[in-house]
Amino acid sequence: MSFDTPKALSDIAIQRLAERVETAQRYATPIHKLTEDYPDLTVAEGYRVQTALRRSLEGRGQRVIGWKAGLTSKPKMAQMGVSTPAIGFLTDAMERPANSAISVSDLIHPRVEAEIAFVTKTELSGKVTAADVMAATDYVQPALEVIDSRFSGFKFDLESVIADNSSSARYVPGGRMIRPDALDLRTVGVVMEHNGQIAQIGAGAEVLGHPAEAIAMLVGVLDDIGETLPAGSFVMAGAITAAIPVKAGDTITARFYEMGSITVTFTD
Ligand code: OOG
Ligand code: MG
Repeated sequence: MSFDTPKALSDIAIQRLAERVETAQRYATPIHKLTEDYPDLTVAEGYRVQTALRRSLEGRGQRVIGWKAGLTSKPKMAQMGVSTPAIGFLTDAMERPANSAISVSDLIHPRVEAEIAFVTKTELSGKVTAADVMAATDYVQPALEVIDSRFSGFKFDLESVIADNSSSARYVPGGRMIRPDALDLRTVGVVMEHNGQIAQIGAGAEVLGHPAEAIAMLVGVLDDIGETLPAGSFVMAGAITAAIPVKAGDTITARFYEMGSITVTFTD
């Protein structure tokens, strides 16, 4: 990834953009993509905005518990029209328990994704391989992610979505926790049911050939932005299939081959 910044935005401009994104997140009010006002916004500046947002949420008492990779599968890249993966951070405030009801009244246009999550037991830093990721993993487990792009009409580009913390909104760990080498993550199939109807199917290999590749990519981006992945992190590898739009009254169940299932319902 090239992080060239010929005429980088000032810290104040970055801070203002982070406030714009945070306000859109807090009040569930859509904004237009940041590149409309800042057409030269770079990927590096997108991550500076994301970092400013992270610091602000931490200042409000939220704790970063892990990270997520996004736009790591072909179905997701095709759905969003972006072909480069991105990362985002996850805080304790975004977590919801499996089998719970999730309110949509504080979200703009929520969509649900089925993902494989890794929980690490040793720190990962610098440029790493998928094998390094597997060696540093305590266990893997299914997760649902509820994404909520803050950009109206889902009109975004890579720089803007990075600034918006890669649309992170809610995540739901669930299913069975298993040792990373207990099964071949490439062939873990997932079936997503929307109100009892099969809506999406896929397998772990959709995610960059192997979900651990997505975590290796994520650690590399963390290195680019001056961060490492601490032991004990919860890290999602990215949606296996296209995301499913949901509204109040909907139920989503994701069934993972040999890893259990997760159900969530949506309410006003
Ligand atoms: C960006 C976030 C994508 C994933 O798993 O691919 C993502 C978006 O689609 O709004 O979380
Ligand atoms: Mg996701």
